[in-house]
Amino acid sequence: MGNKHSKLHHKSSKINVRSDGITSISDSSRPNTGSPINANKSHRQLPKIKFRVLIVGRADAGKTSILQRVCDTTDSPVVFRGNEEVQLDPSMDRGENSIEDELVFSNHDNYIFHDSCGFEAGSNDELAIVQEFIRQRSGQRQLQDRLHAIWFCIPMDNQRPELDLRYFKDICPDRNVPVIAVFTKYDQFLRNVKMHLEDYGHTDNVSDEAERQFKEHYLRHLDDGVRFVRLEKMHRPETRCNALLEKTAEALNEDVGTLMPSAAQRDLGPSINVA
Ligand SMILES: Nc1nc2c(ncn2[C@@H]2O[C@H](COP(=O)(O)OP(=O)(O)OP(=O)(O)O)[C@@H](O)[C@H]2O)c(=O)[nH]1
Ligand SMILES: [Mg+2]
Repeated sequence: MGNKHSKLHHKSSKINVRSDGITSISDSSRPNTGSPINANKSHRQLPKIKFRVLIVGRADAGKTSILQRVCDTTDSPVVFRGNEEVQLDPSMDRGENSIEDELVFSNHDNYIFHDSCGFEAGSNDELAIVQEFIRQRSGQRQLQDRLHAIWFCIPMDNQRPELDLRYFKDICPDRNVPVIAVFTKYDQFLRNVKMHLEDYGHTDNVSDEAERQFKEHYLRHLDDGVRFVRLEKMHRPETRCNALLEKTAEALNEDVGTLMPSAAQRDLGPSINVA
């Protein structure tokens, strides 16, 4: 685990970004703008488009918690099917959810989320549904209807990362939407490593061992250059996940040619500005 820290000053609070990509905020009472990165503000005012993200991951991977942290809320999202609001709690009624449903948090409606709803590696049918959704959404003529990013969650509280990562490469075969690998529950992983070391009478090198295991069991399943973040304590309302937003912003920069052909300005975080 690296020890280097960089500090981004954001309004009155400090965002501490560790070199390993894990982020913490020193002032948790600040209002969350959801935007750690502000692009060039001197551009003329442009129409804003909601930022559309698909979050993929098996049941219990921590998907809803991430969306809530991004939007700084503990509420459940409002679910829209077409233009109709539907009354169901996505965390309770997974069977009734569709990947097509649009999830919006009322306090922070600059994001539209789609939830893969318990995408399990091993099910080719589920993969096909997600692929088809991505294909269809990435081919939309209007930028606002298109999918802008995919957050692919790999929970770290279990022993089967290779299963969870099995479809990572296949999720977006056309490579036209940026995919970020999101390793979730990193805190639980650290606890497990610590317990394992203690069982063998070692207590001093938890971070070294965690880093070694992370590389060996998780990272090695990803190709070089894949963008990834590790997120911890996302179930806690005071936690932020700016590292994820920053990685997403980087990916959009590079993919701007295919993703946003007419974009003159991007202000990652909640929304995209288009000409
Ligand atoms: N230790 C730890 N627990 C977490 C973290 N994120 C989420 N959890 C817990 O993991 C469980 C599942 O979290 P959710 O956010 O509901 O996961 P989900 O992927 O939306 O689950 P489904 O909707 O069932 O597919 C909850 O008990 C959370 O409190 C984390 O970063 N660390
Ligand atoms: Mg959920």
